[in-house]
Amino acid sequence: MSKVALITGVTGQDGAYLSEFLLKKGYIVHGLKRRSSLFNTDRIDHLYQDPHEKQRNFILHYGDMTDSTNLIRLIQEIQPDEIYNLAAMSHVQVSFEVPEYTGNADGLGTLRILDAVRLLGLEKKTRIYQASTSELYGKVQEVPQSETTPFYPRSPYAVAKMYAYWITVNYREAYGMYACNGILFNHESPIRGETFVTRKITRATSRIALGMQDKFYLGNLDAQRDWGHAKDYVRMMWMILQADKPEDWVIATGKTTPVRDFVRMAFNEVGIELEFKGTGVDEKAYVKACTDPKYSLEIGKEVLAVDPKYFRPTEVDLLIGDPTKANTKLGWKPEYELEDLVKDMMRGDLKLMQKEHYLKEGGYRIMNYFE
Ligand code: NDP
Ligand code: GDR
Repeated sequence: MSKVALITGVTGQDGAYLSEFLLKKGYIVHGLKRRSSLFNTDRIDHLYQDPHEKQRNFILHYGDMTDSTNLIRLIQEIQPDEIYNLAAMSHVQVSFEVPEYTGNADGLGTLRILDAVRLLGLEKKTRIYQASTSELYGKVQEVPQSETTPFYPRSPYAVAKMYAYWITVNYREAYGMYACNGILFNHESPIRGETFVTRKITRATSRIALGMQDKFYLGNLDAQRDWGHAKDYVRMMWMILQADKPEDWVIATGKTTPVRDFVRMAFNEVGIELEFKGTGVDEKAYVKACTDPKYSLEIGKEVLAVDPKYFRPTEVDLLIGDPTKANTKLGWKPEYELEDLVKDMMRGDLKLMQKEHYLKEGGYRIMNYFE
C-alpha cells in the first residue's frame, strides 16, 4: 500500500521539490493550494494529472491556512499518513507590512493543522512535519546555532513561526502526537521566489550579463546566511518523519557567507569580477574584469547599488547552523556546496533570461490586453 502525504504550500519552492521526492518514493501526494486569479502552479505543472484520470498519485485541493473547516474536511477525506506543513507567508521583510495576516497563516495555521488531526482522532496515525526556521534565532545569542540555542525572533514572521514551533512541541507532549520541527536554515534553488536575495541576485546578474539591464539594488550586503540547496533539505524533511521518535532538528550546512560574496560568486559565473567601493548606503559594485566574451561588459561599469528601502526594521545579522544532530543521528549530509548552488541558480536564470532576450529580439512583446 502506498503511503499518503498531504503537503500544504505545495505551489512553493519546497512544496514542489518535496512533491517530486515523495512521488519518486511511491507516495500518493495531496497538495493544498490557494485559489488565485491567475494560475500559481508553475513549479508543479510538470506533475499535474488530469482529474479525469482514474489512477492519480498527485492530487491538488483548494484550501487556505486561515480556514479551519476547510483543513478539517480535507484531512478527514485524505486520512494522511504524513502532513508536511510548508504553507506560510514566508517573506521576512513583507511580514513587517502584513504582521496580522502572517500571525494568522504562519502561527495559527499550524495550530489548525495540529488540532484538526487531534479532533479527527488521527493522533496515532498521522505524522506532522512543521517548517520551522533559523529566523527563530534572530539576534545572535550563540554561534553556531543548534537545537539548544535560545530563540530571539526579530520579525513578525519569526514571532509567528515561534508560536508554530512551540505549539508543535506542545501537541507532541500533550497528546503524544508524532509532530516535529525541522529548523531549516536558508535553502535556495533555481525555483526560489524571485524576491529572496539569492534569486534576486542570480536574475539580475543574468540580465546584466546579457545586456538586458544596467544595474540593480540590494539592502544589507553584510548580512550572513547559511545557504543550502532545497533539494538536500526536502530529503531531510522526509527523513525526520521516518525517525523512531519525534524530535526537533537543525538542518544547515554549517558554513556562512555574506550577501556581498554571493553577489561576487554569481558574477564570477559569467566571467565578471566585481570591485566593491564605499560603505553602508554608499556602497556600490563596479565591473573590474570581464573574461568571458559572451557576456562582455565595460570595465568600470556600475552594476549594483544599495537602496535603504530594502533594510529591515530589525535585521538578523548572522546565521550559521550546527547540523551535528542530523548528521550523526539520521546520517543526513548535504550533497550541494554553495558553489554548486550558485552554478545551478545561474544556469537556470541564464536560460530563462536568454529565452526572454531571444523573444524580444525576434519582435515579440508582452501582450497588452488593453491596446
Ligand atoms: P514559498 O514562499 O516558496 O512557498 C510558500 C507556500 O505557502 C506557497 O505554496 C504559498 O502559496 C503557500 N501559502 C502562503 N500562504 C498560504 C495560506 N494562507 N494558505 C495556504 N497556502 C499558503 O516558501 P518555501 O517553499 O521557501 O518555504 C516553505 C516553508 O518553509 C515556509 O513555511 C517557510 O516559511 C519555511 N522555511 C523556508 C526556508 C527557506 O529558506 N526556503 C527556511 C526555513 C523555513 P502561493 O504559491 O499561492 O503563494
Ligand atoms: P531571509 O531571506 O530573510 O533570510 O528569509 P532573504 O533572502 O529575504 O534575505 C536574506 C538576507 O539578505 C538581505 N538582503 C536582502 N533580502 C532581500 N529579500 N532583498 C534584498 O534586496 C536584500 N538585500 C539584502 C536581507 O536583509 C537578509 O539579511 C528566508 C525565507 O525563506 C524565510 O521564509 C526563512 O524562514 C529564512 O530564509 C530561513
